[in-house]
Formats: sequence, structure tokens, C-alpha cells
Amino acid sequence: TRGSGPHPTISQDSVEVLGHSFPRDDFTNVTPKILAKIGCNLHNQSHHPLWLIKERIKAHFYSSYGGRSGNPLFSVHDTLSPVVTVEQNFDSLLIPPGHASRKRGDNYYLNRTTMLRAHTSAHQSELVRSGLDAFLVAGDVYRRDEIDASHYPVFHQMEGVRLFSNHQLFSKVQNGEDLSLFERGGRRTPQKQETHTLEAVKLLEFDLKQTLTRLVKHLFGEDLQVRWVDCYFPFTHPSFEMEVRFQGDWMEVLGCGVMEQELLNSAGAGNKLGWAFGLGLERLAMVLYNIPDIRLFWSRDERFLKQFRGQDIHRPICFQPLSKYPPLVNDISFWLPDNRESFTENDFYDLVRSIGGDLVEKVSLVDEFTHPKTGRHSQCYRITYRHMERTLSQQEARLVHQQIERASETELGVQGRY
Ligand code: FA5
Ligand code: MG
Repeated sequence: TRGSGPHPTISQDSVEVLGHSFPRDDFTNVTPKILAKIGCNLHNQSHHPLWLIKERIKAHFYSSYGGRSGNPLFSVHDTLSPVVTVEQNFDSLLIPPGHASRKRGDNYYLNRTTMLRAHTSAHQSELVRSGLDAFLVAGDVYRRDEIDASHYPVFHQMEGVRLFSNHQLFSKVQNGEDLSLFERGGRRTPQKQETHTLEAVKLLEFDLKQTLTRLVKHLFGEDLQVRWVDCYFPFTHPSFEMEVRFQGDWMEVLGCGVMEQELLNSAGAGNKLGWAFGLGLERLAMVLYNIPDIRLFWSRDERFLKQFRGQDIHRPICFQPLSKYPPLVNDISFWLPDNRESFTENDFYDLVRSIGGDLVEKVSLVDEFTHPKTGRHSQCYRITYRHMERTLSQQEARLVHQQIERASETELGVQGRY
């Protein structure tokens, strides 16, 4: 049977997704709700906060790491299908059969051999095999989990990989040509793998940590507090997690490490060493834009999405939470000063914000006309008042509105038609 294109479906004997049909078996556990997320590609929707943070990370890597002729060193892959083989997601990363992370209860399987990727690391091996030495992968990943403010069964990761030849790693070291990446008869220690020299691993580890520290300081500013924690992944050794200080606590934002040499050997890059990292885009976006709830990334509410639109991807954004309390709407009309140059719409917007502060959710010009006899120009603005934590009373809104009416006359030289 042919797949049903963009509309994934589950029937009695098959799962149809992205134009392919997968036979069901005793491992199948994807649900229609999860399948409906495939193809949303939030990280590729212009001005979505996940797109915005992806673009900022791309821009940083493009501008900081140029190849020999000035072209970007890292290539970016953000349209790889989230439907992967179990081989890609686990075996290619040396995750053994029966490993806890393969549990049916923690992953979404289409069947015994095909699944929704649980991490962007699923693409490391194929991209290295294709000959790439430095790349980024952005994509949606799927893990069975409960839903609350910080957990959602679909989230987004950015993977980074960089490989080094002997020359690339040691060229900046004095007399570096005498150093080697590999040694025979070595032992695996907490610092390194058996085939690696300590000097190669230390340089690689320094480059990895410096690359990631520069990235997060580029995103969050020099003052961000960063710390490294040792950890374990089957596909890197040594392995680390980076934590950043957020709202008085340490928050894990990424995992990384020196790639297992066996992985590089099987992918045809056995003469090189490499580092890899995988970071959570939601985690970074929640800190950077002050987004309190991971579910908001799936919102189609204009009040959410519009806050991230703008020409400049580097513009600081602080998300204003969507209030559940009802709005109060008040209009204000006035004659503009005869000298039209002395008044601009932005003057009025600033004045409203300075008096109304956070109570003002929105100001818009709803009507304007020129009087046919006097030639005077009139404008009418609609102000939406809303309190974040409680229902605003008519009386409170009225008081603020009257202050705005008075200040418009005294500060902007308009004549009220109140
Ligand atoms: C991994 O997924 C590894 N593949 C990372 C890696 C890549 C290690 C390359 C070494 C080399 P982990 O499960 O810890 O590791 O997830 C990585 C990051 O994804 C976390 O630090 C976090 O930022 C994010 N993340 C993980 N689980 C969630 C979740 N439930 N919701 C939101 N973000 C999450
Ligand atoms: Mg982790």
C-alpha cells in the first residue's frame, strides 16, 4: 500500500508515515497524537522560538568557524526524517542489545526495526560515513514521557560533531608533528579510551569545552555561570554534561564527549579523532526567552508567536506570559496638534506603556480621519488592559486610562475628544 503523505495513520496491520508504510508488530507503540507531530518541524518554522535559537546557533558557528577559503566549516542538516532504524538510533552508537535506553516503555517504535529517533545522535554515523568532518543536525526527537511544564514527548535537539586529523589537532602546538593521536597497548582510564594518546584527548576535550562555552556565552552573555559534570554515554568517552545557572539552580543543557573510536572506525573515519555534543533546543529557548512552560512551543496562539517575530535574530526577547484573566478594552480619541511633525504614533505607544506598564497588553490605531472643514486630523486608539495574576476591575482600568488621557494632552499636545 502507498503511504498517505503528510497525514500519518495507523491501521490494523500498518503504520503510514511520511509516505511510507511500516508493518505493525508486537513492538508497535506509536499513537495517533504522536504521529500527528511528525512534519510539524517547529525548528524550521520561520520566527518560531525554536527556529530562532537554531538560527542563532547556526550564525555563531558560521561566523566563528571558517574553512580554509572562508566558507563555513560546519554544514547544517535540519530536514533529516525523524523516522530512523533501531540500528541508527542504538546499534550505530554502540548501545548494546538489552540496554535500558532501548525499553519499549521509553521510546516510540513503529515496529521492531523502525522507530522515531530518541536523539539526533542517531545521525552521527551516517553523516560521518558520508565524508563530513564537521556538521550540525537539528531535529525533532521523541521519547515516551509524561506532560508537564518541563516534559513533553516531542522535543528538539541540536547535534554537533567535529573530527580532527593528526595535522588538524596538533598544527597549533609547537613541534606538534612529533605528537600522535593513537597509541598501541594503552589502557582505558577515566580520562581516555585505550587507543587514544592522553595529549590528543586533552586537546580535543579543551576544544570541545571551549566551543560549547563560547556558544552559550554568545547566546546568554558573558556573565552566564557554566559548570561541567562528568557523566556516561555509550558512544563517548570521556563524557560530560554542561550545566548553566538558571533561576538559582543548575540546569543541564547538553551532553557531549570524545567520540568512541569504534564508532569512527565503523563509519570509515578511523584515522581521525572526534568530539560530539547534543543539546536541547527547548531548554535553551526557555532560559533565553523566559518561556515558563514547554507546552507553549506547540501553541498556535498569536499572542505567543508574535513575540518572536522581527527582522533581527539577535534582538533580545523576553516572553510575556499569556494571561488567563479577562481583558478590558478602552478607546481614546484626540485631535492631533496642528503641527503634525510634533507627534508620532510611537510617542503615544511609549506614553501608554510608561503609564500603563504591564497592565497594557496591546495598543492599536483603530481609526483616523481629517475633518472636512477645519482640516484637523483625529486618531482613535484601542488599548487592551489585562492583569497577569488577577481579574482587573473596571475602576482600576478607568483610573489608568484617565491618566493616559491627561498625559496625552500635557505631554503630546493633542486635544482630547473624551
Ligand atoms: C542525549 O540525548 C545524547 N544523545 C547527547 C549526546 C550527544 C551526548 C552527543 C554525547 C555526544 P540526553 O538524553 O541527556 O543525551 O539529552 C541531551 C539534552 O537534550 C539534555 O541535556 C536536555 O537539554 C535535552 N533533553 C533531554 N530530555 C529532555 C526532555 N524530556 N525535555 C526537554 N529537553 C530534554
Ligand atoms: Mg542527560
